[in-house]
Amino acid sequence: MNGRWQGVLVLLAALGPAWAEPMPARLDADGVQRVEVVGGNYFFRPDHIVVKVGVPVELMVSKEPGLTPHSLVIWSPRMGIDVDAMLGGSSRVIRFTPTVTGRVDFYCQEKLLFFASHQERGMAGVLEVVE
Ligand SMILES: [Cu+2]
Repeated sequence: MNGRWQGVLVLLAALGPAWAEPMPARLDADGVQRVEVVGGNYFFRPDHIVVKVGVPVELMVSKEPGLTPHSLVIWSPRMGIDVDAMLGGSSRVIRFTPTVTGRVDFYCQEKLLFFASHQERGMAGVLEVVE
């Protein structure tokens, strides 16, 4: 990949969350808000998740079939969120309870040698915590 295309991809990755359709979490009868998240080459679906503050969240995360490893990182000590998980073929549950409103980027931290990181290739999104 030449430098110019790499630049375009970085730009697209930066713009990506702006295009995203916000996906509100489903509030289940047990008081937990749940969202299914799928990661693949090189995206998260959904890539804009909306949850309510102070309510437990369960993300059911999985990976599209394929050999490329993917992960999910959401890190905001301020919001009480510290997620760093590898994605597998079957769904796994990630739990946290956001303590304050705001926005935090999430991303895949995988990277192969000298290639652009998955995050730079668009594997990123936004978690929005609302009242
Ligand atoms: Cu990835």
